[in-house]
Amino acid sequence: MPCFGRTTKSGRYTPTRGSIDKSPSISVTESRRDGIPAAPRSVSMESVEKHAKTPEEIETIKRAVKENEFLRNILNDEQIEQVAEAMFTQEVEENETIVRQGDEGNQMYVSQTGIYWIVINHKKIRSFSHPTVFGELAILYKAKRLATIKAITKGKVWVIKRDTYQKILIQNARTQEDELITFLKKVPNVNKLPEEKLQTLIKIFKTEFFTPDTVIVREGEIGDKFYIIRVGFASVSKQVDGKVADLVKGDFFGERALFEANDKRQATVIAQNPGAECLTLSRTQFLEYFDSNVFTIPAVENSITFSPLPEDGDIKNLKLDDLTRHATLGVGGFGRVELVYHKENKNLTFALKYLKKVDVVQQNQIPHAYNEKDIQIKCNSIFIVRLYKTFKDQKYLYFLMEPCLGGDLWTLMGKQGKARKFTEPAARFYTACVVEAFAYLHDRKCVYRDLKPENLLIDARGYLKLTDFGFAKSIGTRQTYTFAGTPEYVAPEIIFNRGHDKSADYWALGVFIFELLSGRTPFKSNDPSHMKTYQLILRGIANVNFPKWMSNNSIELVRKLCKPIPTDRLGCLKNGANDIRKQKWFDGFDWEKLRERKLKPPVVPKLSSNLDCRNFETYRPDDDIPPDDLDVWDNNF
Ligand code: ISQ
Repeated sequence: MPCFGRTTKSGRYTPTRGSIDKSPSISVTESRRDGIPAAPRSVSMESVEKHAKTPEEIETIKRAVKENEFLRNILNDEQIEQVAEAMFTQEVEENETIVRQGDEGNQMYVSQTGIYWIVINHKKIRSFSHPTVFGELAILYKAKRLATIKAITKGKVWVIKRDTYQKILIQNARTQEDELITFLKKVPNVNKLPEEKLQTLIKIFKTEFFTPDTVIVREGEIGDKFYIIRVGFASVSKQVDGKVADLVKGDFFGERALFEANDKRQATVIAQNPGAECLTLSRTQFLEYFDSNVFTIPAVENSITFSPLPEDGDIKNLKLDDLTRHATLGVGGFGRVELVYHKENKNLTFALKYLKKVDVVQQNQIPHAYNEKDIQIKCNSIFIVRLYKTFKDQKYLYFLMEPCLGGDLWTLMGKQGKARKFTEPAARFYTACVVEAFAYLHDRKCVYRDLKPENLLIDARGYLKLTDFGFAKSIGTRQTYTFAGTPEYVAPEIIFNRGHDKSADYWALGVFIFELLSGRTPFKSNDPSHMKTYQLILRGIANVNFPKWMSNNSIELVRKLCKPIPTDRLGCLKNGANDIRKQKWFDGFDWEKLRERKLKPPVVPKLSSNLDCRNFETYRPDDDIPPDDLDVWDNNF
């Protein structure tokens, strides 16, 4: 039955604007944005191999990395040192092409000796001989090289593979997390908190350095902060007893400040030579994430779970052969989405998405296909496209979904005139639908990771629903590390490779609100490598000019969502999504009515029947039949 088309550059289903016959009713000036189909990976804790170098060679690499605008923003000195140690050498011959424009790269280079050409579209752009980093985008994810680098003379380059780079960063982050958890497990009462709470706690510590002889806390004074020594030394003394203890790495003091307000310090703590680097947490910060009774009330694990799988009789027994294709709703990376109906009941319609198995395998997307199925099928929220059932055969994976015939939000933006922006009430309504979808997912410990108007569908009533769960992930209490998302929407911690969680979704929500109200995203650049976009993201929302028509309340909300430190973001504190619902921008907005679907949506799509596809572009039939994939990887699909 399927009738398939070309495979686009994207590795997943995202409607793209490739081989489509444009419907005259839809004017589109912008292109839909692809997500980055990074390969999911498990991190081995084996240590990273170091390659011998002279001190001068290490210095050359470090200098080149620090001169690179992108890398110097994402790596600290320790990480640069580790990257330098892990690089291995490669001799290059005169005229040798080291990276070729258009190829997919998985290595970054630093030139040590030799002269090189940068060639773009067969044109020599410039040469360099000074030790220089090139191919750095490849350390984030598999991306097409945007230039060719060719050796003019014999030379030597240093190389690091993406896997090695990511292993260094992930291992660093994990080691730090584990160290902090070990510290916390020594603190009375704190050590009784469940793992989930400890994981939150370690994310909210700040680092403070105290020079030798600084009084960190003074006996008798009211204290508000808890301290753990990370590096260095401190001494403890009491007025009556004199010095009573020396504190070293892992020791802690002032923990009572977390348990009780206005706690009087029992002793004086003074930093000793060469100083003390402490992890600190104030009671005020602590109470933003935890209730004051967290230590006294027995921990109740978040008991919200997914509902049982759909058991609707009609659907349970439904087979692929029962379905008849009506029209294509979207075309993407591995396949397409078709509107289908039951051959015996034309009123029973579905959106059926097909993924080509060979492409899923070739692009290392098997875990993503499973995530998509396993998460979306469990979701039962009116703000998430319902996935009823999946099928497979020798060529395709199939996802049988509820149809949303109002088109997607990206297309609707295109219908708002040249500015592509919504009024405040419309933007508020659409944002509220996303807040509800996120709250549902986050309560169930899932992150979505690819918010953008392209992934939001409008149902027949005009309400929004989240779709495309290819990047969604169930993350439990720990963070996840794979690069995931669409460049303009990714949070800084994803670029840093420091691990991310639901806070990355709330960053994206800030970007989304900005886009709905202004017609463009805040960190957009036209650089095809997205490097410039990443740099703008790292520079932060503080450097973004908001359009003059955006209200103060909407700007305030975007700023609170796009905070550089993930745990500071609205939505990530103890009240979760409620903090967003209570923002001034939502004053007077009736959330209850939204959930009951009693609120009037900004636009009710025109539809004459449940087979009306006017809100979708027209797609050419596709006759490219992929080969069979008889492997067993989809046994559990
Ligand atoms: C319409 N309805 C449900 C899901 C869809 C996914 C992609 C494109 C259109 C859709």
